[in-house]
Amino acid sequence: MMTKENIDKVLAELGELKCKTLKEVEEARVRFLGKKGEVTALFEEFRGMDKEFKKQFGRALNDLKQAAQARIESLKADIGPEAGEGDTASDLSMPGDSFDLGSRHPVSIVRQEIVDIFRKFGYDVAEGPEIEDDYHVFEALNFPPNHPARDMQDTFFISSGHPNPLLLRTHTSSVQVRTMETQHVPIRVVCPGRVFRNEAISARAHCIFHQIEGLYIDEGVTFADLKQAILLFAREMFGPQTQIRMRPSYFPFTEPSAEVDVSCNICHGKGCNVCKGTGWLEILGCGMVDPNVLEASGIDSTKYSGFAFGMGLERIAMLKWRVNDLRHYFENDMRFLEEFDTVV
Ligand code: 2NL
Repeated sequence: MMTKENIDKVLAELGELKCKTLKEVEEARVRFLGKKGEVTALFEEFRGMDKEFKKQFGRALNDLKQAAQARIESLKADIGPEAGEGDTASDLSMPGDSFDLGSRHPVSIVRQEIVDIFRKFGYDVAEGPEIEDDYHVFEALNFPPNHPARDMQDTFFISSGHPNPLLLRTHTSSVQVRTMETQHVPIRVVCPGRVFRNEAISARAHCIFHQIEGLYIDEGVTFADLKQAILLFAREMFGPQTQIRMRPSYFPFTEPSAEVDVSCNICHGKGCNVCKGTGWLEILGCGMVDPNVLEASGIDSTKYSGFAFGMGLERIAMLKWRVNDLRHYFENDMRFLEEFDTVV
């Protein structure tokens, strides 16, 4: 029954409580504050009382509830975590909770390695827009008007029907064009980035992939400079024993142009299934910048010359880790991603 005496009695009982274990504290909590606890019962009774009585007991009852909660908390604190039976949090010899570390994507690892090598050679790094215009991707790079790359079959166009349509860049050369437009010679720059081609997805092709291109323009730059730059790069990237060879090739933006192979560092030239028995692996394309390309960006081709090169990052990563299917790079399968460098 709700009397002042009864409330005081419960308060006194709370004061006398003694608990040795957390289990006992919990039992005490249930006894006073549980659904059928003594304090709870007084509240139930209070709900059915007249206004007059409510005024009389309201505050005392609230004080009692607060006192009970405080008492239970303080009993818990007195016992501390040590006394809790089977309480694993209190076992200081237990190992901590483990958590998974992230890892870098193989394409990111390769990009960083290549960028670091060229930074060491004195190159800057430049980035540019993925949504480009026809001028910076084709026109300024000496693509003839009917070149097949300008076809819808190969390029994702965003707008059409006017002379300089928007499109997704098909190579990062557009970033180098923008560099030539805005910076003064000498220019030494590498441009890593994502590129887009309208291709059916297979083990060897994807509609989105990554490239890094390089450009070096100064007075008196020759093909010998190009060869030396590529040789030094290949030895930094694939080891000091690496040999290179150049095969003649064709790109609209360079003349002469070459494709570069490095000696296979798996079989050391003997022939294996990675190099398909040839002893050589193709890694990049390069050449002397076509004078038309220099002139289009306002660089005097009678005074300056330069070389440029480009390579596919997925391809380099495939050679490095012997990945046999390009699609692995884009599917985000954790079993694949966890094979690479852990970020610490
Ligand atoms: C390849 C070949 C190449 C270039 C890219 C370039 C850029 C400018 C001027 C001249 Cl602005 N050339 N880039 C040159 C030769 C080859 O890429 O196989 N890429 C994956």
